[in-house]
Amino acid sequence: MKPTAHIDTFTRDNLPPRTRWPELVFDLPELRYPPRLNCGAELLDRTVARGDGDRVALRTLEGECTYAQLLAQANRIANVLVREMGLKPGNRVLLRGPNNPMMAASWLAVMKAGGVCVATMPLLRAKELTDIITKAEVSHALADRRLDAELKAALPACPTLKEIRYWYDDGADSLDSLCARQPITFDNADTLAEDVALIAFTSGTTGKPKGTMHFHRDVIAMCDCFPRSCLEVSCDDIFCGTPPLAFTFGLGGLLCFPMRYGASAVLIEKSTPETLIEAVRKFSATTLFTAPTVYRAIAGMAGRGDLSSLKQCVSAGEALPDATRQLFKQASGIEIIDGIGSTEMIHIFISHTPERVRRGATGYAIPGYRASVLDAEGRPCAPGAVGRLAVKGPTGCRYLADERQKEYVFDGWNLTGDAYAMDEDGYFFFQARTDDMIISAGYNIAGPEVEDALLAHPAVAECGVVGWPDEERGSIVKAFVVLRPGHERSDATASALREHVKKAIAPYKYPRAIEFRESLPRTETGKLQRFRLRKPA
Ligand code: 3UK
Repeated sequence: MKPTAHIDTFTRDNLPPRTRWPELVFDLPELRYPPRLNCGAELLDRTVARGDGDRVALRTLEGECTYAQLLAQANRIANVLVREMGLKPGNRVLLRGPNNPMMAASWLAVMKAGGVCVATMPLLRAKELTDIITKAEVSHALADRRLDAELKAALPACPTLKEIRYWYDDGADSLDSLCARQPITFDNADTLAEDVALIAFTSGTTGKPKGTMHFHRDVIAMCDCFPRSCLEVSCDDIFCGTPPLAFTFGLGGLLCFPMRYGASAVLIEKSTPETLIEAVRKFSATTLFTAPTVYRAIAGMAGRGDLSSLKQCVSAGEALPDATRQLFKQASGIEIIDGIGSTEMIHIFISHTPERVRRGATGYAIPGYRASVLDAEGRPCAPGAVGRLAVKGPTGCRYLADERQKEYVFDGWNLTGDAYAMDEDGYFFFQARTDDMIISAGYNIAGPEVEDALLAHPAVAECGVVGWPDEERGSIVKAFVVLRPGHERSDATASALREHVKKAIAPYKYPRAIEFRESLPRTETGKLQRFRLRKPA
């Protein structure tokens, strides 16, 4: 067999040694892939070849494009990469843009050309871009002109990055102008299923960013696992949502999943709860992907009929509080599908169908994945006992040159860093990030459980709970609370909240300290940054 299609072997050379990889399992027939696979060709060329070229692939407020048009555009961009920018298979290509058709077409073009995609969150600053470009030795970039400032500011510190083109730009050397002169056909790189397709940097709420490497096969496997077993997808479905395409939650939910099933995706550049509701209504979206806080916000804002086109809604990124599940169900009639995924695993591995929801649980290991809860010695915990979540399946963690591989992969399992308990039926109950467990006067308290209790109180819009240093108890439980309009920041409100928590859960977990805030610190992917609420050392 021909070896790797990569001429530039940087990613291969920087994979962790095989002995440090997690065990990979392919025990479903649909997960047996041929040795050569190009995920761009699989998602795009094949869809057109089987006769879906005239179906709509992408929808935006400005217009829509069919699969055939998207294929033509991706091919033009791939030609620009190879012929004008000198891309060699295996080179890393930085992508930088909001969720829009050029971002999507560029991602597909990089896959087809055998490049390795390094997509970056729109809000990243020059310093963060520099770290990523340096770590991944990025040589090429395609970016939205409107996001050029931070990229340009990063350039002096990034000697490897030599070729940059901008889209949505009218210059003679812009990606748009170069594309116009290229043919609409392209000879796809003949990649191995195990050639690296993308390096996703973890959104991480703390620490130095880690690059996770995923193969062409992993991209297809994510499409053949979660959506197949937890959603009902037909080619008439219209996917919509907020996560950036640079976040693997968004890459799957808003690009790869709809494409795998010949469905369409609505891409919105600026996603606020308002624009999301507007998009769902305007495009009659059927399938929604977003974070728990956004479900909470739209449940409170949506007018009658606004959400009536929706059939299925997926929440991921952080734990879905039961109060939010109930609020959204009242507003839309829909039982949210919760799912835990990670950048290391590329997408969701524990989830559930709407019919098999269990209150307070994230779900069960979806077909294709196995999950377990391990104790400190690495043995499976008894049902109900809290331990470390461990998973394995067709995808798994392979950090780009990073010592932390040893921490994420243990004995063939991927350890996500989450404390979980499993019940007798194999449902998994989230407790906290292992580093978010609060130890107060000898008790272990999971911050998110206290947050859930607070969120069920009508005065609470949002909250975050952390441990706060205390001489007597080591730590106390402290809650940061954003109030709903019409509620007063007062001692009376604080004590009402404390009493409410004492009644809802074991009284020793109540927040001894409560601080009111206008807003809470979140990442671009919607995760609460608890470390920014903790007392600075
Ligand atoms: C937390 C959850 C409880 C958990 C992601 C879906 O979030 C994603 O990837 P990240 O690398 O973060 C992973 C960590 O986030 N988490 C995510 N979902 C849930 N905790 N319930 C959930 N439903 O701590 C996990 O270890 O940013 C999610 C698909 C792709 C992704 N990359």
